[in-house]
Amino acid sequence: MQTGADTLLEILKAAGVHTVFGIPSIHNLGFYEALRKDGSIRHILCRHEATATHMADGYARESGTPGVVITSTGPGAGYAVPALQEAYGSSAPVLMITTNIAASKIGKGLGTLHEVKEQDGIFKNITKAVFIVRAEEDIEDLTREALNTLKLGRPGPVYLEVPTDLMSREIGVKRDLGTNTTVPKTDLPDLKEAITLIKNAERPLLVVGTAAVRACMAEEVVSIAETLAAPVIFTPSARGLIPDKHPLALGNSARSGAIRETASSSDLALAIGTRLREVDAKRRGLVLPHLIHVDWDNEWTDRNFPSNISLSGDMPGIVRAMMEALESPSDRERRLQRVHEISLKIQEEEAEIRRNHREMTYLKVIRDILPEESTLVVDNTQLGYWSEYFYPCHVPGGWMGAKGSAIIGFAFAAAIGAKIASPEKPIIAVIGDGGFLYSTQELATCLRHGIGFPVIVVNSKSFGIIAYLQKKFHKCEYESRLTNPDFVALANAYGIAGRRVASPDGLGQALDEALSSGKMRIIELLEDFPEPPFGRY
Ligand SMILES: Cc1ncc(C[n+]2csc(CCOP(=O)(O)OP(=O)(O)O)c2C)c(N)n1
Repeated sequence: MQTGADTLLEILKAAGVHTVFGIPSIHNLGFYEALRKDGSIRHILCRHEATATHMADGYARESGTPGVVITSTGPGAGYAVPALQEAYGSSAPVLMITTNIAASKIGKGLGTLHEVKEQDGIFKNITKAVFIVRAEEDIEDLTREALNTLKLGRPGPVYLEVPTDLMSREIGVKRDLGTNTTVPKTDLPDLKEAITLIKNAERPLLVVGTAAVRACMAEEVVSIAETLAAPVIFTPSARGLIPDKHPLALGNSARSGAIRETASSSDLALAIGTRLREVDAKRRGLVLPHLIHVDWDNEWTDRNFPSNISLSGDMPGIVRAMMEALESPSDRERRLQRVHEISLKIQEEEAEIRRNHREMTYLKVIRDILPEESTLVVDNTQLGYWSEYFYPCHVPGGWMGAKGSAIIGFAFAAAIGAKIASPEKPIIAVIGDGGFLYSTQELATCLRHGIGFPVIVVNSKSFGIIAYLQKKFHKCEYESRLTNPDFVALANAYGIAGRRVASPDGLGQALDEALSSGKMRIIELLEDFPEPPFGRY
């Protein structure tokens, strides 16, 4: 017998899905039975729906393919909410498959097990789209549509809800199990004018964001930057799209000093695949005098930065069309010299910061030990904030952070997902003592599935950034000091080795041992990094 869940699974497989993260429950038993019968999909049994969703998110960002999470109805679905918000904010293609009570009982308020009123309503504002199955014959089309929606234009999470009874009900199979890909509508009446503006600009600047990384636009961005001899700045998650060591790559657009001066003294900013959100750009003081904004859609046009021209649609296609019309400027050498001088200034600034901040020494230890082809996954923790600014990243996605929502508790779980996506790639997670205790239960998942990478738990015995903010705004701390377990003993309790270090050298040795062992390691770093780099640097 072919059930609704069998059909759902076949469509996932046809779309190339071979890993699913989740937790079984009475309502999704049909899906788990389909998984068991099929046997070809790897199921990662997780210990919380939020961390399962972060894992699917880390997997999606690392692999560039959909990360799939399966939850149950009501509470099981609800636990995924903050993690989906993060995936939404970070444009990560996460497919959340969830159940509901039996189709015939939905909306009746009978007090059915796990029932929640208008369950999909919880997810409408934190996903690209919700797909609601109410009849078994719709499973096939809606699953296919959900998969298409994940990656169409700006990627993002999608919610697919199948009532419990329809998962197990017999269903006929249609023949075509493929997925279609449609390219978003492109509307370019202003392309010519944009090209003229670019040609006339003397100090153009490229500002690149997350959507350009998700669309794998390294080639287009390098090519347009090199043609124009224009410097490039990046929002945090776009760092590495072109290597930080590239002579035209200046660094994080949120930084002050030479980067901010370059932005405000440019005479044209070409923003590619960035929403120019308040949190990444405006709040950090970024000024962009004239703006051409290229994105998948015009949802973020003129929100924080008025644009002179907005071009939306097939983003890579738009940049390629621009490229065809552009040529190297006559003052190319002058431009390259200017960027070179800015880079020297940035290096001097960093050398000065390095003298005063040991956070920089720790970042150097991590950078020196990781090859370029690697992923550093950071939480919203002080050392993580420093890495946003100062960790050199040379590959797209080589720095992964929860910048979509600034959630804590992301990094360990997302790194598990990333490691599953790229088992051969060195991956390190950095998380605070606060954030880690949102996710420690997933040590059991690592043990069960043989997943191994180093996790640096920075034990400052505090919600450090909160303590810093309290002191800054209220002159004293309150409820920001933490009572912690012994993290090494905690790791040991899961059968995982732990080590306590308190210096850059100690961290280097522990990372070296951990990476060469290939095993899971908890490295407790006893440090208290007192302040973030925001605002100052
Ligand atoms: C889910 C969630 N809850 C609360 C916060 C508020 N918050 C932001 S940072 C932070 C402290 C994090 O502490 P820790 O992980 O120890 O890192 P540290 O700041 O000490 O470096 C908190 C509570 C948040 N961002 N996300």
